Amino acid sequence: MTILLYDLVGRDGARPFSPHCWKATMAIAHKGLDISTVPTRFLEVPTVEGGVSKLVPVIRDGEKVVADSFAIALYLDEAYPERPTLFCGDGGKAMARFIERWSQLTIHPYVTTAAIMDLHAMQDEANAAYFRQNREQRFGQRLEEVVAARDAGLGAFRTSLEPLRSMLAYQPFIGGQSPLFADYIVFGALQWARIASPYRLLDDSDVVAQWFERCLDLHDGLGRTVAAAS
Ligand SMILES: N[C@@H](CCC(=O)N[C@@H](CS)C(=O)NCC(=O)O)C(=O)O
Repeated sequence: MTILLYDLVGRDGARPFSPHCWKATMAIAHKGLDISTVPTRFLEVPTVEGGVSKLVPVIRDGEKVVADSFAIALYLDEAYPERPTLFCGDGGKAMARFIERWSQLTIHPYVTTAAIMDLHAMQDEANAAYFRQNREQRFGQRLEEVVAARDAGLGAFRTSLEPLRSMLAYQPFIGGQSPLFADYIVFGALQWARIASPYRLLDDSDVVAQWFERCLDLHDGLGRTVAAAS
């Protein structure tokens, strides 16, 4: 079975960088399904599958089109129950939603701050202009002003990961002995940073960095198929 994934890229179509698309990529691989990607730039997102969503990821599985990374994971688990689960049941789905909100509200704002100029630099001219205009309107600041806060915020960001760091003393993955979609949620956020920016978010000695390396190894090193930014 091959799942078509509309995957966000910049100028280089071989460097998908979106955190939410990476969640979907890892979820599809976890289910043992094949992926065929459609490299999609910001300005192309509204045209995907006839305009089904303002955002990617979007997948097509035969006749079925699904938008939103969490909805995609739910769909895959329901459509392919005989394959490895992404959630381990209804309780797992509910708890994964907590992880999603935690990642979105704790990790994403700082990664945005740290990588915003690098994300801008990855785009071609037309998409860079869109990205600057859209994000500056969202933040009410120039991109250069947003990134200026990253050194001052790094310590607080690392501290904010303490719940994950502390949990890793008990188990190798958020999912327990092996990963679940909850792992891919947080992985997606750090993979976004890894691919977009050479800025070092974590020390190698950090157990969070070691968990991230374990996630990069999953599914035959799928996450490593795109090199880190340098
Ligand atoms: N809740 C959505 C969020 C998706 C999202 O924010 N996608 C971004 C890329 S990371 C996007 O498509 N942005 C289009 C734009 O900014 O124009 C999900 O989990 O899939």
